Amino acid sequence: MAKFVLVIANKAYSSWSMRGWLALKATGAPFDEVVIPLDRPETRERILRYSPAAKVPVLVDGDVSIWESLAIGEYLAERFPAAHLWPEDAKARALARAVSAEMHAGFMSLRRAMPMNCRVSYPPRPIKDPELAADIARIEALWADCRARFGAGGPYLFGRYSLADAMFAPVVTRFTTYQVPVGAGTAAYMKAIHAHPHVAEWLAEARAETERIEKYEAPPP
Ligand SMILES: N[C@@H](CCC(=O)N[C@@H](CS)C(=O)NCC(=O)O)C(=O)O
Repeated sequence: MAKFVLVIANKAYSSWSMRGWLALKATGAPFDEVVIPLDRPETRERILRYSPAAKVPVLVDGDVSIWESLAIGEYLAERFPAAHLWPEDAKARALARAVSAEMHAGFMSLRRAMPMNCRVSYPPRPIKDPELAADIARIEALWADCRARFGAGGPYLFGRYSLADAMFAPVVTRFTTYQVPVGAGTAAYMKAIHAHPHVAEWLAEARAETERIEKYEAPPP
């Protein structure tokens, strides 16, 4: 089997890269990383060498390239059934896929107002935008729902760590970066995500990056 290659962007800023990377790490398979920094004149052209969609992450498995974080997760779940990337119970698995797809397609206000910079922490500010408040409330509610229904076996959304946690890990780091006020259940889940060794490894590598991109370094006004 050819070694996987995962094409990603800056660990501090690229939330989708983090999702793909966490999914691949969860398989235990060895892989090489290609890091293409965002926002450089050559960024698009470099990503296009791996994916026609010109976005990262891209998983390269021999002669096939897979882009879109969810498709990468699904591919890896099929390739590594023993890694149990999705919950084993069919109903839990369906809910895990539903919330992952909801993340993949939604929460635009959160993504706009709170861009990822997992190296920093800003002073808390009142959340005045009702759409942003609604995104945050929905995320807290869906995390609580998954935990209440399927979380008994561990500290993650479906008890055991799964792709659903990989999809939401960059939301956890955003909540930390922007010091979003959250309930006790959310805080406990966030603590578990930060303590996960793969998340901790990503965050340590993000902190070690030297590149600073101005537009990601200041919180939006
Ligand atoms: N829906 C895509 C989103 C990928 C995406 O937007 N990636 C950003 C980085 S976080 C990107 O590649 N941007 C390229 C650029 O800005 O040139 C996925 O799930 O993988």
